[in-house]
Amino acid sequence: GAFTEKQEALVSSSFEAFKQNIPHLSILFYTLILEKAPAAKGLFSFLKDSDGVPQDNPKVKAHAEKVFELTRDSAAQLRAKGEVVLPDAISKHLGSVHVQKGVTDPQFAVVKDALLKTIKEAVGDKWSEELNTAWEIAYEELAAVIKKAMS
Ligand code: HEM
Ligand code: ISQ
Repeated sequence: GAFTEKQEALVSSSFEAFKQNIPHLSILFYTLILEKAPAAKGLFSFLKDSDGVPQDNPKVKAHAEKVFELTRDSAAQLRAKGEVVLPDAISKHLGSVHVQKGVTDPQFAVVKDALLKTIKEAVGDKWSEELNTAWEIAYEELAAVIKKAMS
């Protein structure tokens, strides 16, 4: 896939904007996921026993950050070698975690929409279609690797 230097730069710089405000943006991310996929609440060990999304749980923030970080890394890989490759152990681990939780294909689209909206909030008036498309491609390529490991 042709992923340009510009696209990678857009993803990297907006990931930095995300990191500036993890407490707010990670809660937004979960909230958007749960709005569209309420059943997902019972899947997250750190959410299932609380009302809404716990605001001050470090696990909640760390897990959300990981998803954005993996997507940012995928953008870098797409630029460098045209494909996303996860180390074998990581891909097997992510495949088995998501199978075990019973994650479905439509839920991948829900997480994508939530991720794109969260990035939009993170960058404010620096948002553009080009930025959005770059995140979308990186996420889709990463999701494809995880889905393959799930199958
Ligand atoms: C766990 C990433 C899609 C639900 C995880 C973990 C990562 C991750 C890094 C932590 C694994 C560990 O514990 O070591 C991703 C990425 C995705 C994706 C990069 C898409 C590209 C999804 C989707 C769902 C989902 C679509 C559906 C709602 C979960 C759940 C867990 C999990 C329930 C277990 C959380 C817990 O520890 O209780 N994911 N995920 N993931 N993911 Fe995803
Ligand atoms: C893991 N997988 C998918 C989405 C997530 C959102 C928040 C925290 C962890 C996640």
